[in-house]
Amino acid sequence: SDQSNNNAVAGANVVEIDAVVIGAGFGGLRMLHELRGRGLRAQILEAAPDLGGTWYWNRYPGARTDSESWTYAYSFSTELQDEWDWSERFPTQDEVHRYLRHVADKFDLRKDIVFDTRVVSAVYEEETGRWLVTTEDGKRYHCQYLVTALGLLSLPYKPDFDGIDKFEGEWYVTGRWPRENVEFAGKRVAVIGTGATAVQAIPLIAQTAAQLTVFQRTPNYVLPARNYTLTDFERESIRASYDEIWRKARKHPFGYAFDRAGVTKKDVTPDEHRNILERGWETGGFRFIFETFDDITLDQEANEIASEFVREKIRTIVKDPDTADLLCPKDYPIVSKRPPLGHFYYEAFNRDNVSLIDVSSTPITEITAGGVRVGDDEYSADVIVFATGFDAGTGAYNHIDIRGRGGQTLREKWAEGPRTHLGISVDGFPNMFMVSGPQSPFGNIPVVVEGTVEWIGDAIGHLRMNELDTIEPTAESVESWWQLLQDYINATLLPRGRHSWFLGANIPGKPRGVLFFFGGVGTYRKTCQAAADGGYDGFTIE
Ligand code: N01
Repeated sequence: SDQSNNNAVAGANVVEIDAVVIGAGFGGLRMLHELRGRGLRAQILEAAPDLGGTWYWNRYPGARTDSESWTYAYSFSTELQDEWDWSERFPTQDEVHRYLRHVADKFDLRKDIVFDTRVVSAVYEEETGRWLVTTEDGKRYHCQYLVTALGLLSLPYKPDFDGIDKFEGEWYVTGRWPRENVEFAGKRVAVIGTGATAVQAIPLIAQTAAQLTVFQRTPNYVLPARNYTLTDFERESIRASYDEIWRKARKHPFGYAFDRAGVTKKDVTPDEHRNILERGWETGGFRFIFETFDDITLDQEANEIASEFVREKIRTIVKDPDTADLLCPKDYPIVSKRPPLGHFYYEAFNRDNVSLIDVSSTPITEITAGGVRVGDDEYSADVIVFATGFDAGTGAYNHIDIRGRGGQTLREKWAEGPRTHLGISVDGFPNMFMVSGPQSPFGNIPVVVEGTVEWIGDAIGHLRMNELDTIEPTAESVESWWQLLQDYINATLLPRGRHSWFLGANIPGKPRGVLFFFGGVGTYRKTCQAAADGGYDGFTIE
């Protein structure tokens, strides 16, 4: 009956268009450009008042990429690449946001983006073979292709602590940070969480706050970012090497332009092993993982040596032995939880105005009028910062009422966890394509999304050239993709992480299971290409 209701309203004030893209972040912007280039009439619907996605919302203190700037960009336009200057190894939120705004201006994307427009439902109509997309303010779009570029870490998660309504101070969620300046000077600040977001924010908040109390449930292995300003000379050599950079990034397991280490634990003596890790630590960033030993994510012993190396660094940097001990992860291997990059993170705990509270055994009991209570102890705060993560992968999808064939909802379909083919499409949801959707690779996102966008563009091109209407994966291919995901992750140490968001384990009640493809960006690209080359093997095309 929902379907007929929607049909009844269709007709009046409905925008007829070839494609609707939901979301104006890295994925959506690139998708709009791709569709236009193929002659389609497409529009982006974006909930925010501006473009940028992640880089619009996450403007908390210290927000910047953990990917090197020269790979955190699009590769489709040489001109764009040649004219853009990155200022640092790890650019700030503001700089990435400026980059995306520049891209939008350069390719004249804004005219097809509708801002302040939240999609509430997308319903597939079997009779017309079109999607009816409805927004919160009642706008309706009728389209042949629906592209969801909702982001993989876009729906913030804030634990449902008792008492938040009684709190008399200010509170903020990092993933919904206000555009206005938030002042910490002279205030007592509580930060809840110690993931990648908190790790970036803590050292900066510590600089101005009168007092900073950090509530940690699970310590992380924080790697030094070793950010630096790029010189003109470095920028020139980056420009000259873009072909090589993209070649490397597209085949790297996580989409980074890194070299393979070429050694594993068994190839070196303990002294050599230590020196290689020291070099990696000095180089900083994820190079510590990927350019030191090729078996850190695979071999228990190699992993434990790297894990213990980081613990030693923590004990060396942090003066107070009890604080150092609390900051050391002990019961899970490095990389099985996504390691944050720190900008003097551990050093922040040497400041007199910073204290660390362990909430692993006694959880946060409630928020009070004056602060945070843990068991019998109350910690005063004027400001609370929730750096408590995201409902990753499926969260943003569950917020839209997406209905496929027979009125089946995506929420029902995914009740036990997401089911897709290639992380791009779902059986029963014809002509719906996901960019950075659940079960697509986790890694350096711009590299991942460009591959996906081009694949979707080719698939739509194939349909149009052959005068076909719909593409939809078979139930069997969706089942085998799920199995493949299990096989890949189970071949690594990744399933051992604690409360890992990529396993759905950070959200109470969320189905547990791997949410992303960990078979490597290179493998993923090859698999997608093979499906296309085989005439869209694994799909039904009509
Ligand atoms: O979120 P998180 P995030 N009581 O889920 C804690 C990407 N990212 O926003 O670990 C107390 O990692 C929770 O504790 P625990 C990146 O991929 C990228 O920091 O679940 N604490 C954890 O410490 C990253 O991995 C960049 O035990 C509670 C924290 O909140 C991903 O986004 C920057 C709690 C949440 O950490 C997510 O990072 C930032 C509770 N009830 C993010 N509930 C860059 O690339 C949760 N926590 C730069």
